[in-house]
Amino acid sequence: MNILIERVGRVAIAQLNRPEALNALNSEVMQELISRLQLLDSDPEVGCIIVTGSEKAFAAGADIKEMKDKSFLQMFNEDFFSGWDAFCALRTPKIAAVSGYAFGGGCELAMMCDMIFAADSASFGQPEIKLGVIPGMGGTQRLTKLIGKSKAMDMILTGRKMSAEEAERSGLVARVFPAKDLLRETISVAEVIASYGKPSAMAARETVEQALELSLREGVLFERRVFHALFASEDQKEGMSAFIEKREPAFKHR
Ligand code: CO8
Repeated sequence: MNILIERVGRVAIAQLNRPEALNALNSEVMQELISRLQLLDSDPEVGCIIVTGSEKAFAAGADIKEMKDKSFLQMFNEDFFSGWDAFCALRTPKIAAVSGYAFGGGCELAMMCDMIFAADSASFGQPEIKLGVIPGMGGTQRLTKLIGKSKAMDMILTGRKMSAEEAERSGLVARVFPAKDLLRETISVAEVIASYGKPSAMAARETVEQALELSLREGVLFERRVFHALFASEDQKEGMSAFIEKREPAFKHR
C-alpha cells in the first residue's frame, strides 16, 4: 500500500507511504493516491482532505528511476504527468501538510493542494535543472503565480532549496508549525473547514482557483454568479438564520 488513509471525523488524511524512495511519485503512487482520493471526494461525510508524507519526506519528487530511460515519444504518447490533472479536479478542500523534503514533483503536488502547512524542518525546491530537465507537474506555472516571477526564477534556475520560514514569507506556505505539532495543528484547521457546508467550501475553493486563471473582471463576475447560486442551498438559509437567531448553524453538508 503506497497510500494510507485515516479518518478523523469529517477529515480524511492521505499519507504517502513509500519510505524506501522518500515517497518518490511513480505512476503507481499517483494512480493509488488519485483513486483513493476520488472516493473520499465524492463522500459528503468528508469535508476536508489532508495530504501528507513522513517526517523525513513529503515527497522527494517524481520517480527519477521510472523516467530515466524514457524516450521523447514515450513521454509524449503517454502524455506523462497528465494523470495529475485528476488530482487537481478533486473538489473537496485539500491541505498539504509538509514535513521534510518537498522537492520537484513533491513541491508540485503540495502546490496542487489548496494550501500548504509546513513543519519548521520542511524544505521546498524545484531541482529539476540539476537533472537536465525542468519542472513537469506544473511547477513553472504554479510557483510563479504563488511567489512571483523573480523568486520562481531563482528557485527553478538555481535548483536551490527554500526553508519553511522563507516559503511562508514568500507566500508558498500558509502556516508553519513545529514539526511535532504539524499533523495535529493541520487536523484542527481541517476540522474547522469540514464543519462548514461542503457545497460552500467547494464553491469557495473553486472560485479562489479561478483567480489564477481569469482576468479580474471575469473572476469577479464568476464569484458573483457562484455567490448568487449559493442562495439555492439550505446551508445559506441555515447559516444566515443561525446568525440572526444567535445560535450555532447546523449545516447539512450536501
Ligand atoms: N526518484 C526516485 N528515487 C528517489 C528519489 C526520486 N525523486 N529521491 C530519492 N530517491 C531514492 C534514492 O534513490 C534512494 O534509493 P536507494 O536507497 O535505492 O538508492 C532513497 O530514495 C533514499 O534517498 P537518498 O539516499 O538520496 O536520501 P538522502 O537523505 O541522502 O537525500 C534527497 C535525500 C536530498 C531528497 C535526495 O534523495 C535527492 O536529491 N532526491 C532527488 C530530488 C530531486 O531531484 N527531485 C526532483 C525529481 S524530478 C521531478 O520531480 C520532476 C521532473 C519533471 C520532468 C518533466 C518530464 C515531463
